[in-house]
Amino acid sequence: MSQSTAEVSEAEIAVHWQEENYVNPPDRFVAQANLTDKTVFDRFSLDNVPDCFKEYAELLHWYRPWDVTLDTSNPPFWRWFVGGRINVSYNCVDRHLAKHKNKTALHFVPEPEQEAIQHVTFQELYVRVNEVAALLRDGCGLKKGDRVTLHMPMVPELPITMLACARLGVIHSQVFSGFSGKATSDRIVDSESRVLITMDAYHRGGQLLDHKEKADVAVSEAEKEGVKVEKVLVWQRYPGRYSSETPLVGGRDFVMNEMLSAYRRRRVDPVEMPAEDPLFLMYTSGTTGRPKGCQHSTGGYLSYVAGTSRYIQDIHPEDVYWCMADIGWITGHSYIVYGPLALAASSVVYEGLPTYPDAGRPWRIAEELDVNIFHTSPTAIRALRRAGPDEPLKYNHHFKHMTTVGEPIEPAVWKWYYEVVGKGEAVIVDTWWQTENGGFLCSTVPALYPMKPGSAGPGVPGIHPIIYDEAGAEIPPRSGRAGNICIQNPWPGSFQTIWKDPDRFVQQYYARYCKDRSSRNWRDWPYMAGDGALQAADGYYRILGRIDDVINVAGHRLGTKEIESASLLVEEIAEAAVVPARDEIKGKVPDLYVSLKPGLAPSEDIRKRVEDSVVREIGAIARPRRVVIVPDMPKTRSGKIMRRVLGAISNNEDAGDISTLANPEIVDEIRKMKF
Ligand code: 6R9
Repeated sequence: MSQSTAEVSEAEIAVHWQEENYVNPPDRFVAQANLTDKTVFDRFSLDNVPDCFKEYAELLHWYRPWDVTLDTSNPPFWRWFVGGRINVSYNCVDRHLAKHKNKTALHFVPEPEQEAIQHVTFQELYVRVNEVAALLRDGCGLKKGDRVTLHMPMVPELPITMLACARLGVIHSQVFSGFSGKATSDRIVDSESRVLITMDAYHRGGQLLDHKEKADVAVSEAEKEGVKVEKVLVWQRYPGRYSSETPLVGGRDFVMNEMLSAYRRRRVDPVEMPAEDPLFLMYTSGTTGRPKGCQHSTGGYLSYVAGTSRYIQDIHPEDVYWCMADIGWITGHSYIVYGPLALAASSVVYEGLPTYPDAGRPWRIAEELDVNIFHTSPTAIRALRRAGPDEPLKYNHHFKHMTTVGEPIEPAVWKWYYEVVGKGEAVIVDTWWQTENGGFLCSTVPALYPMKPGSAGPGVPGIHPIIYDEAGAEIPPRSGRAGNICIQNPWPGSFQTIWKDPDRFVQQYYARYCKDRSSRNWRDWPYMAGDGALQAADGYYRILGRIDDVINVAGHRLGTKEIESASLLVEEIAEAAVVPARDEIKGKVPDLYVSLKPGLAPSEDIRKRVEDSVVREIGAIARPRRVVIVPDMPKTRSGKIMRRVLGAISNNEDAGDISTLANPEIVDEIRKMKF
C-alpha cells in the first residue's frame, strides 16, 4: 500500500481496530432464516464455480433457459447464462401478481411528515410501469439498447422509470440527484443519451429544492460536447403542479405526468432479453478525471442480487425491508430496487435525511411501517448516534436483520448499532462490495456465522477472495497480513465492462495479477478490487480502505483526480492535490491543496471560486473540508506531488521520511498555515 492516497495506514489500524469478540445471531433469527444449511459452502466451492450460480438463476423466471452457464472464450469478459432469455421488469413485477397483487411493493415516505406515506401495491406498480414503458416506447421512440439518463431523487417514480426501461431493454443510467448538472452532462455525453428523465423538485433537509434547473445545465453542457438531448421528461413531485422556477423549454421539455394521460392502462409486453444484454450503467469514480460507466448485465446481475438478497439479506416476501441508501448508488439499485422486488418484498423508498427534522425519524418510519430488515451505512449510523444516542429506544420498532455497507465500521459504532438500534434482537451483516460487483462479495451468512464487529466476514457463497502483495505473491491465507484483495473466480453479478472502454476494464481490474494473458481459464484472471485487506486467522476479512486515488466519503466514492480537475478550471490555479482527511462522522473527507500560478497572491476570492468550481462540476458531496492555498506543493526531485505528506499534514500525523523531497522546508511551512 505504497500509493499516494492510501486511506488507512497500518498504524491507524493498530490503534483503532482491536480484535473483537464474536456475537452469535439470535436464535429467533436462525429459526426463520432462509439459509441454515452449511452444505452451501460445499455447493458453492471454488471447484463448483460456475455451476453453483445456477441456484441463483433458478430463483427467476426465464423465457428460455441458458445453454452455457459461463462462457470464458474472451477473457476477462466473462459471459453468464448465455442463450438464456429473461426480462427484469417481468421478474420484479408481473410474476408476483398471481400471489401478491395487493401487497405493497414500494412504501414511499415523503420528507414532510404531514404528507401521507404512499403504498404502491404490486398491481399499481404493474400498471404504472406499463404506462411509463408505453410512453418511452411509443412517445419517445426508445428501444432495446438505447441509453437513457435518469437524474431522479428518491421518489417511487424512480424505480418505476427504471423498471419501465428494463421492460423495454432500454439501458438506464441513473445519476445521483445530489450530483450537479455538469456531472450529469458528463454521464449523458459518455452514454450518448438522447433522453433525460428528471423531476421538478424534491425535499431535503426542510427545503423543496429546485431540481429541474440542473437539467438545463446538463443539456446545454452536453450539447457543447456534441450530444443533443432531444427530450427532457420532467416528473412532477406534486402531480398537477409544477414545482420549479425553471421554465419548460418548448419542444424539448415535457411533463411526464401530463404525457402519461395518453397512455392510461396501456400494456407493454416485456422484451425477452438475452441474458448478457446490458440492464444499466452506473458511473463511479476511478483513478482518472473521468468517471467510468460500469455496465451491468440483465440475467447474471438479477440472479446475483436475487440470490444475495435471499441468503445474505434474508428477505422473505412477507418482510418490510428498508435500505436507507440512495437509489442513485449501486446499493440502491441492487438492494432497494432489483433484489428485494425480485423476491416480492415490500421495499421502502424515503425522501430526505435520516437526521431531519430530528434523529428519531428513521425509528418513527420503522415503527410506522413495521420494518423488520434495515440496511444503512456507517456514516448514517455515526450521525444518528451522535444526534440522538437514546432516540431508537423511544420507539417500538423491531428489526430481525440489519446491514451495514460502504465503509469500514468501527467496533464502538457497531456496538451501538447492535445494542441500541437493534435492541440486541437483530443479526448484523457487514457487507463489503463495490459498484463494479453488482452485489455482496464478503459478509457473514447471517444464520451460519457469528458476527465480528469491525470485520466484513468471509467471502459470501461462491466468492473466493485471495490477497496478493505488491510484488504479485499470494499472502498466506489467514495470516493477518495486509495486501490487495482480489477475487479468484468470476460471479454473475460482476460488471461486464466499462462502457466504451474495454481496455481500461482489463487494465484496471485484471492486468495486475493476471497469470497468463493468453489463458482462457478464469483461474488465471483474478479480479483486483482496489482495496487493501487482511484475512484474520478465523477466515474473516477486514477491509482497510482504498489503495488507489479514490476517497470514500460517507460511503461514496470520489476520485481525487475529478476534484483536482475541477479546481484547475479556476484560472489562477497552477496545481492541485486532494488527500483524505479523517472525519468523525463521514469516515473520510477531501482536503484540497492548491498552488497558484507565479506572481499571484492568495485571496479568499480564489479560495471560494475553487470551492464553487468543485461543487459545480461534481456536486455538494465533493465539497472539500478545506481548500488550502499553499506557497508550493511538497514535491519529489522528479517533480511529483507527495500526496502522502499532505495527507499527514491534514491528519496531524508525522510525515515520515521526507528526505526524497526537493523542498522539505515546505512541510513545516504548510503545517504552520492557519486553515
Ligand atoms: C457498495 C459500495 C466501494 C468501496 C470499496 C471499499 C468501500 C464498501 C465496505 C467498504 C469496508 C465495507 N467499502 N463496503 N469498506 N467495509 N463493508 O459501497 O460501492 O460506492 O463502489 O464503493 O467502498 O473501499 O472499494 P462503491
